[in-house]
Amino acid sequence: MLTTMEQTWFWIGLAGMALGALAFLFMGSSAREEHRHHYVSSVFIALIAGISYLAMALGEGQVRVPEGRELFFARYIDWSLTTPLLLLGLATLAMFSKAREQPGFVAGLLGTDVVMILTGLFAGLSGGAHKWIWYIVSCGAFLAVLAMIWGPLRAESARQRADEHALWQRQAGLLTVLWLAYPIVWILGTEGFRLYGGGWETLLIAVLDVSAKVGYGFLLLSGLRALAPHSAPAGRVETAGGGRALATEMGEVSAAD
Ligand code: RET
Repeated sequence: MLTTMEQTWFWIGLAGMALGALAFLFMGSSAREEHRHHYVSSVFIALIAGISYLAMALGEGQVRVPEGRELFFARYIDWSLTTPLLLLGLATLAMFSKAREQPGFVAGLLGTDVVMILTGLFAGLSGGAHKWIWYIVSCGAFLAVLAMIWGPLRAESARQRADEHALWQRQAGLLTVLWLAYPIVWILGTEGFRLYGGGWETLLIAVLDVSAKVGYGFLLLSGLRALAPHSAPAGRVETAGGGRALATEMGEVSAAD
């Protein structure tokens, strides 16, 4: 059975995600083509989390584990889909100029992230020593994700235009701070040391989830809107000297005659 506080925060979480999805849809109607995938992702990130919150508000998406506590497994289904989408967005934000040149790296980043969530789910499902083994493995994967972000991905982003890199750094910083809170809230709460109960845990995770999806998404999309266009429109354009040039889809302009 859900407590009133848990149920209230599940409904608040659902409302936050629904409003976020609607706002992103609305903003997407006036998005530049080169940014459209960020809008599509942001809508689905909020939508998937909204589904998980609706299920939990209805008393579904939970299971009693051998330790005797309830585990909201719906969260892990949400996170296993939405955290890779968030990272995919951060990766493409670092690669404006070379979007298709690092697929192996991006696959590795997303794969490591899925390992983090999956092993986190096993930590939540198990008890005793097993729980801590899974928790440590999950934290190891999390550290690897952070190392990939602040190592190779940051280096890639630094090769972009200064305003693009500045936006990447702001988003990567925000993502890191918000994501670091998850394993801390987890270990102090009902799955770990039980410093607070299910109600407070639900509140904390709802605030984190809405911030990491809707707040983060809103800052990303408004940051993208403020950027100068990266690519010139495809087709023939006039050059300053009056000669014709060919603007390719990638934005490079080459002399046509
Ligand atoms: C768990 C517990 C095991 C150890 C670690 C965890 C990390 C979870 C993270 C979740 C991020 C979720 C987001 C959701 C919505 O936007 C599974 C809590 C390391 C980082 C960003």
